[in-house]
Amino acid sequence: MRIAIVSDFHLGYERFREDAYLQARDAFGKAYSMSDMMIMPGDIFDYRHPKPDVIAEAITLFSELSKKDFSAHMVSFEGKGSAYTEKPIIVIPGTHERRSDTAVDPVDLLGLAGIVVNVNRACAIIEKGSERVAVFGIGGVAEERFKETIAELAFRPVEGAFNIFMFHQSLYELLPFNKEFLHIEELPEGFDLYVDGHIHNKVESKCHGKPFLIPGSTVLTQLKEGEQEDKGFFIFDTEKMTYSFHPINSRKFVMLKIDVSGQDPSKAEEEINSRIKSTISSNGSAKPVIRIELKGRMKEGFKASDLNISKMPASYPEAIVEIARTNVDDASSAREIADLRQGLLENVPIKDYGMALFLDRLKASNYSMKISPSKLFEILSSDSKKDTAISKAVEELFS
Ligand SMILES: [Mn+2]
Repeated sequence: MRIAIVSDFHLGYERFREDAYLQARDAFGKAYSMSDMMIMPGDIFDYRHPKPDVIAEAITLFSELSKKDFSAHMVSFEGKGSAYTEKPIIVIPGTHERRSDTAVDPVDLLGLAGIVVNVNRACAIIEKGSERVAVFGIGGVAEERFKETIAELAFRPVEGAFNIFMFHQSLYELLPFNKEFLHIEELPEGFDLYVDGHIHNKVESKCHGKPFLIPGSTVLTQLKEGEQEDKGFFIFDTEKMTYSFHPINSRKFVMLKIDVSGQDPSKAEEEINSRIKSTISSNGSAKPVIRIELKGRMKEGFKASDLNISKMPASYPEAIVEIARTNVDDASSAREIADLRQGLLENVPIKDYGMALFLDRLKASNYSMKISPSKLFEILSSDSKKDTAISKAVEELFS
């Protein structure tokens, strides 16, 4: 079967409300034409209490989709709630729709309307000919509750089916800043494909030796570096065990990092203007978003507030420009240190950084040995003598 994986539409997202709708619609149309079934790992809405006109947008999108002729259909549903359609449009709520366990969230509404199958804490089996796909879902929960939720539900893969584990959480390997995040290896074993939402840029990785995919959002929200890539969705082919990424029409985002070190304000402004102009001319499409992050220490005697940039965005109606000067250093290095203290670094133990780096390197070298990467890291950091730690690790790996 060909499975489309589309995520994080954020319908109702105020800043790019129309984009959220149009880009989700483009994704639905393209993904439908290339697939037998569709799965969507959360954050359909941007709010847990969307306004009626946003609910109307969602109903319009999903009604149009559910009227289409899918080549696969749902044959069984087990778990929390009920399914009111056989169309293989399988969803879970994300963190943005999360309400208390007993309350009805907006994704429940779409399920009740019979235009999606909500597999939050449930499993749906989809069939096409003799082939079966089982989708197990856990909607977004507080990070510290994810582990216990997995244990509580104790999902068991269906024999003879292609099994998918779909959820909506952070994972430590992707965001190594919080001890509460689950490690990728702690996800339940035995599934053929792991699908996560929540992260707004595309991620392709492995979990227990099987593909682990995050399609990213269909709309710009965070304006982080990773969002400069194309928005889109995955198509996973269960027969070939291959997948591909397909871009949608979406607003372009460009981040420019400009170092103003040693410059006076007029020189710096000149450079900012010229970078904006060249970015606009190379992005002919609908109003790109250009975010400029300034950094560095300006010429002696000048400070960040001397930069005359507040009116600059308004002079580029063909783009959406925002400029951040928080990283421009005034004069003393005391400021730099204060920024560091306030910054993200504060709460990240050095060991966690080490672990993140280590996992990256292992991933890059296609590490596939029997000891889990985190265990290997523990062994390597268990002895202050480098040689002793390495021989312990070698012994574990090759014994
Ligand atoms: Mn999201």
